[in-house]
Order: sequence, then structure tokens, then C-alpha cells
Amino acid sequence: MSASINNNTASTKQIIDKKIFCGVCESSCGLVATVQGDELLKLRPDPDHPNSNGFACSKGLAFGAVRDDSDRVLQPLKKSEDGSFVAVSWQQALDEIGERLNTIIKQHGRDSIGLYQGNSVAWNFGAFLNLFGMAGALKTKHLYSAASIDINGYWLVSQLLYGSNFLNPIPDVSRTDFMLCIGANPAVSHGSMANIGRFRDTMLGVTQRGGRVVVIDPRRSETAELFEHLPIRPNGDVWLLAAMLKVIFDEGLADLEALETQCSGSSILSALLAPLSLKQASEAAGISVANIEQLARDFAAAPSACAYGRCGMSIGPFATLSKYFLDVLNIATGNLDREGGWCFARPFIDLEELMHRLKSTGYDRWRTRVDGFPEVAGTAPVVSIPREITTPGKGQLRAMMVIGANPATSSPAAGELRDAFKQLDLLISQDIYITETSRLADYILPPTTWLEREGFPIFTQSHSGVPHAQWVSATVKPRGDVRDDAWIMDEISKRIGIVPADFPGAQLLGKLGIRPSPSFLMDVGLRTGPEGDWFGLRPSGLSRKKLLENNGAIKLADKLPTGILKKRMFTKDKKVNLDHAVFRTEMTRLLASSLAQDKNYPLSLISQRELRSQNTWLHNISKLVVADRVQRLRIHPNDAALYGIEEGDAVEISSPYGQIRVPEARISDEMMPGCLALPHGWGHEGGWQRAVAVGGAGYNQLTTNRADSADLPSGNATVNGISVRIRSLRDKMEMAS
Ligand SMILES: Nc1nc2c(c(=O)[nH]1)N[C@H]1C(S)=C(S)[C@@H](COP(=O)(O)OP(=O)(O)OC[C@H]3O[C@@H](n4cnc5c(=O)[nH]c(N)nc54)[C@H](O)[C@@H]3O)O[C@H]1N2
Ligand SMILES: Nc1nc2c(c(=O)[nH]1)N[C@H]1C(S)=C(S)[C@@H](COP(=O)(O)OP(=O)(O)OC[C@H]3O[C@@H](n4cnc5c(=O)[nH]c(N)nc54)[C@H](O)[C@@H]3O)O[C@H]1N2
Ligand code: SF4
Ligand SMILES: [Mo]
Repeated sequence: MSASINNNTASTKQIIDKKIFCGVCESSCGLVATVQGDELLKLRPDPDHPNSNGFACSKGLAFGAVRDDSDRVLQPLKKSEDGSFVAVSWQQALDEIGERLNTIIKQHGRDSIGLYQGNSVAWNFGAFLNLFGMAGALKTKHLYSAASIDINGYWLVSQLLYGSNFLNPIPDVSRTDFMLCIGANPAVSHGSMANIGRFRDTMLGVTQRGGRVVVIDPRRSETAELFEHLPIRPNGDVWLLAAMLKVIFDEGLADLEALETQCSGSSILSALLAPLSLKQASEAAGISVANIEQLARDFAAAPSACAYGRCGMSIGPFATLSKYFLDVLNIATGNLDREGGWCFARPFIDLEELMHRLKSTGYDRWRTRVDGFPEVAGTAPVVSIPREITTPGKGQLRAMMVIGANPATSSPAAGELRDAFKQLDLLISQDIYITETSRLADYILPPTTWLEREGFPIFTQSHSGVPHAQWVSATVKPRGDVRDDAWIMDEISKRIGIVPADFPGAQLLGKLGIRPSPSFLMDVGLRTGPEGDWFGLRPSGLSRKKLLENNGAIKLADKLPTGILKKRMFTKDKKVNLDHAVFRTEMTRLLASSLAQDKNYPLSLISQRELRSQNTWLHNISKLVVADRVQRLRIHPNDAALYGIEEGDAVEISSPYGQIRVPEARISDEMMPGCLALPHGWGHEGGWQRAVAVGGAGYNQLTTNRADSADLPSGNATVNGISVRIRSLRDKMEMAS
């Protein structure tokens, strides 16, 4: 390896600078780890990383403190009769789990076993492959993913339009003339479904070049503050996007040639848009007709433009239709697959192709047992879990393995989910902490962190603004007696007689004692893919070994490729397929939906992300939870006056489904009147002591998992735009109770 090495004195261990990438969020920023023996001395941004280009945030840089956290679980834990956890050996934990799973399988079948994939699995290729592999081998329909509180609408739209759940175009921010940013806050989140290095700076580059960025958000977010901001009513995006398209078609601004050459089924658009009234859309979005018209004209007239949207438009009741219209806006203005537009990335391992070959992608190939939701990418939605646990019958959910997730806090109707988890015959959690979820488990199996395992950015490499390749070995040795997530799943699989893999012949190979490892499988995928070395036939190509030996990421191109649409499409006609019944049904549902706000719950609550959290975790790290940090509810001055809230008040928030107490109100005109914002992922319990001490309340005690509240085609939960009411707890000392 070509790591730069400082030879200290002969008696001390060498200090090595190892170039790695951060495994906390989708940015996958390049880092330089200074390591001496087994000690991590420092993490700093990698100035030479092709994509992140010297950027890293406080979470990534502080990650050494997660590895060294004294609250980290370092040995397998087993729940004892009195509810406390006792440390057990891996052998004991795995054997007992195997035995209990075998008993459940014998009595109720393999389809009574469930798996839950959390956010952290997305940066853990071994866990990702083994988890989907286990579900495939078990032939269980109980595969749940945090993606169904986040992004299911994206997977669905990509499957129908482009032929693969995982083929998602990204905004070509570094070359665009006009970026429409809808319900995303990259200045804080650093981006999602778009791995744009230095996202905030790259957006600033658009205006510095003389272009425009317009941010659509009910809150003047950290991103909106930097650009033009158009406030929107929560869940108004679908109306805004549909109305913009109507203006574009009505005024003859659509790029009909692009629609003709790139798409099939475009006649659906006139059918969808004809019954839409701009006036109704304007009311629903809270944006004037004149502003909608101007925005549509400006977007269509820009030499290049990209409309990019994320959580603000994907965790509401019309998430699928919103995402459909977002893509159609890009397509109908001729911006798909062109410079500065909506582009397909260049992954170094063509996961989309591999998944397609393995038939792992799809939509509505089966329906869920209780609620009848269509599957999305082979998964069932999280909203249904409590009903799947409590509804008797064949396929009733009896045991669950939760991997890298904290659904007892992150999922809708979190309280109900906790109660349902308690009714399982067996709950296993793979987590680095005793969290609100893992504390409910019968066994907690502690995994390595990303600093302690081999890795490549399996998920984000498909969305990188600057195509590059990176594969790193473990930076430091695992602490305590922790094991790789993938190893844990494989060991459990062995004990129930399966190979955690879903490719043809995998189970047969298992019978012969052959269990190909995730790194072997991915290396084969890399070497036989477009960037591969074809086992020596193309010496300039890549392999795992070559990447592991390279200290740092390898740039594959300066910019995103364009003009590759036909090559990328997985649809039969190699065109974007626009016409699907589901979009017609959704449009009818939208037009019939009520815009009226419930008088008892007159305010609308949205979620907020914070720089120093990653969903429900990282609240145990002192560097990240600095002295005065508490969970704060944002409220507009008019609403504060109306509801008697003063700056710093503790506030009670009630929804039809629950009630929470938030420690502090912050009054700010950053909020749209009538709308409140609250960071989600707070209100901890369990063994992460600092996280518990920091207080706060669980946003998802206010949300519902009712099937009819979800985005119906995708089953994605609605956790944004929640109807609530509030009251001040000032002088009542009620927070103390
Ligand atoms: N620091 C930090 N970074 C993170 C995370 C984190 O917790 N903390 N989480 C990671 C994860 S898992 C994800 S998925 C990404 C998410 O990445 P983003 O989607 O960029 O992040 P959010 O902060 O959820 O941004 C959503 C924005 O939508 C706005 N919004 C809310 N409701 C509506 C609405 O109805 N319409 C519109 N137009 N806007 C609305 C919110 O005010 C907010 O500014 O972030 C990732 N990065
Ligand atoms: N109200 C509301 N709810 C939301 C959202 C919202 O905006 N508002 N956002 C939604 C979104 S976008 C998402 S992605 C989901 C996230 O939902 P989850 O995935 O359930 O939440 P996280 O907090 O990301 O949980 C990650 C867990 O993995 C553990 N962990 C960290 N590293 C590792 C590892 O290497 N291996 C293992 N096994 N465990 C590890 C952490 O300790 C933590 O407990 O939440 C969703 N829920
Ligand atoms: S932005 Fe995300 S990937 Fe980059 S350093 Fe921060 S947490 Fe890590
Ligand atoms: Mo997410």
C-alpha cells in the first residue's frame, strides 16, 4: 500500500495515514485516518478525494468517539428473566438463536421470520447483501426497510419509468443553470439520493455562475437561506409539480421532441393534467398562481435545469405521485440525460445491472398479507409491522432480526411498534448500542463500526456527482468482542440451514459447504462489470485487490456521463415508460383529497434534521451534543402569539394519535405560519446514557401507521405534515413530571 508513513523512533509503532471514506451518511466523504498500531489518532477530511474534495462534517470527524464510546455494546447480550441483559459468548448466543429460530420455523414456517433493514445497512455492503440474501433464502415476505419511512416512492417510480428500483437519476448540480430544490436541505443533510461532493458549495456554484437555485420548503432552511426561497404548505409539492407541468404543456413550453425520443406513453400526461385546476393547486401549495406560472416558465426556459427533491416530498401521503411529477418535470423540459440536467451516474460496480440480472428489482409482484400493499423492491412497508405481528394466520410474523435500525423511535406510531415487538416469540437486534429498539430484544449482537470493517460505498456509488471508485480495508481492529454484521447473519443462517444469498444455485453450493463471501461476490461483480479488469484481460480495469492497495479513491471521470439513456434503461423498449395505471389512480385520489385542516388540530408539523445527528443516533457523543443542545420546536411568531407560546417555553404537542412534551420553543419567522418543525429521533431510552440524559421527545409518538394514511402505492409512511395542536407548559412545571 502506498500510505504515507512517518517513521518515528524504532521503538514506537509506525504512524500511517490511511485514506478511507466516512460511513455515516450518503455523502461518503473521503477521510484521512491517522493510525498508530491499533490506535486511531485522528480523522480529517481527505483533500484529494475526487468527490468530497476536502469536505467532511463534524459527525464523520468525531466518529472515533463512537468507536471508543464507553456505552458501546462490546459483547453479545442476552435478556434474562428479570429483563436485564447479561453478557454471553457468541457461541451461546448464536446457538440459542439458531435453536429458537428452528423451533419457530418448524411450527410456523420460514415465512414467519422477519428482517428489518436500517439506515446504517446502506453503507455496509456485507450486511446489505446478506440481509437481502437471507430474506430471499427464507422466501419470507417479512423484509422491512427504513426506506419505507423515507424513499419507497423513489424505488417504485424508478422501477416503472426506468425498469429498475435502483436506477435513480441525480441532479447535475455542477453544470446546471437552474436548480429547483424541493423539500431537501443539503446544507444540513449533505444530500440524499445524490452524492454531490461539497453539496452546499456546489449549489452556491450555480448562482456564482449566474444561474439560479430556488428552494421550496415550508421552513427557511439552512439551504433556503442561501438562495431564492418559496415557502410551500406541507405536502403541497405534488400540487406544485403537477401545476408547473400543466403550465408548461398549456403554454407550449414542453420539449416534445425529447418526450417523443426518450419516452413511451407520454399521452398519459394530458389525461393526468387536464382535470387539474391551477387555482386548487395554488391553494393546496400555498403558492400563488402567478408564482407557479413564473416558476414553470423559468424552469422550462433555462438552458439546463434540474428539479431535485428529497424527504420533504417523500414522506407525505402522495410521495409516489410527487416523485413521478418531479421526474416528468425534468423529462418534459428536455433535461433528462443531458448536461446540467437529470443524469444517470456511473457506478464503479454496476449494482443496477447486477440487481436486474438477479431479478431483485420490481414492484407489485406480490401483495402483503394483512394490508395488501404492493411489494417494493421485494420489501413490505414498516407501517404494517404491528398488524403483521398481531394478526393470526399463515405467515404471521413471529420473529424478527433488526439490523442497524432503531424503529422504536424512527418508525411511525413508534409506541405501537414497541408494544408489538414485545409480542414476538424472538427479537434480535444487531446494534452498537442499547437503544429504544435493542432494549426490547431477546439478544443484542454487537457489530463492528465502519472503521473496523472492510467497505466500499455500495449504495452511494450509484449516485456520485464525480464518478469514482474506492474500497478500503478495516482502519483499526474491532474493539471488544464485536463481529461484522455480515458474519453475524451468516452464522445465524448456518444454524437454520440456509446460505444468505439469493442467486441461483446459492443454496446448492451451501450444501456442498461453499458460502461465497459478500466481498468475493462484489469483486466478481466489479471485475466483470464495465470498470472491471476482466480477470486480467483488461489490465487497466479495476478489482477489489487493486482498490484495496490504492490509498485513496480513484477518479473515473470529471463529470457525469450524458447521452447514455438507451444504454441505461432496463425497460423493454429502452425508453422511459410514463404510462402506468398507478399514476392515474393516484391522480384521481389526489383530486378527491381534502385540503381542509382539522379544526381540533390546526397546525401542521414537519420533521427537521440537525447537523450533529444521524436520524436517531449520535446523541451519545459529547462533541456532538454540546452543552446547550436540546430538542427545539420551531414556531412562527404569529402562531406563538396565537397559542401563547414564549421563546424557551416547554411545549406540549398533541396529534390524534399521541402527545409529547418538547423541552423548548424557538420562535422564528423561518417557519411558514401554521407550520411547526421538530427534529425527529430524540427522546431516548436504553443504555446510551448521554443520549438519554439529553432528553427530548419522540416525534413518532405523534404519527400513525394506519394503512390508509400511507402513500398507498408504495406503503411509505406519512410522517410529515402531521396535524397537531400545541400548548405552553410554562409555569406548570409539567416537564418535570
Ligand atoms: N446532519 C444530518 N444529515 C443527514 C441525516 C440526519 O439525520 N442529520 N439523515 C440522513 C438521511 S437518512 C436522509 S434520508 C437525508 C435527508 O436529506 P434531506 O431530505 O435533504 O434532509 P431533510 O432535513 O429531511 O430535508 C427536508 C426538507 O424538507 C422540508 N419540508 C418538510 N416538509 C415539506 C413539504 O411538505 N414540502 C417541501 N417542499 N419541503 C418540506 C424540511 O423543512 C427540510 O428542510 O439526510 C441524511 N443526512
Ligand atoms: N418523524 C420522522 N421519522 C423519520 C424520518 C423523519 O424525517 N421524520 N426520517 C426517516 C428516514 S429518512 C430514515 S432513513 C429512517 C431511519 O431509520 P433507522 O434506520 O431505524 O434509524 P437510524 O437512527 O438511522 O438507526 C440506525 C441504528 O443503527 C445503529 N448502527 C450504527 N452503525 C451501525 C453498524 O455499523 N451496524 C449496525 N448493525 N448498527 C449500526 C445505530 O446505533 C442506530 O441504532 O428514519 C425515518 N423516520
Ligand atoms: S457529511 Fe456524512 S459522510 Fe460526510 S463526514 Fe459528515 S457524516 Fe460523514
Ligand atoms: Mo433516510
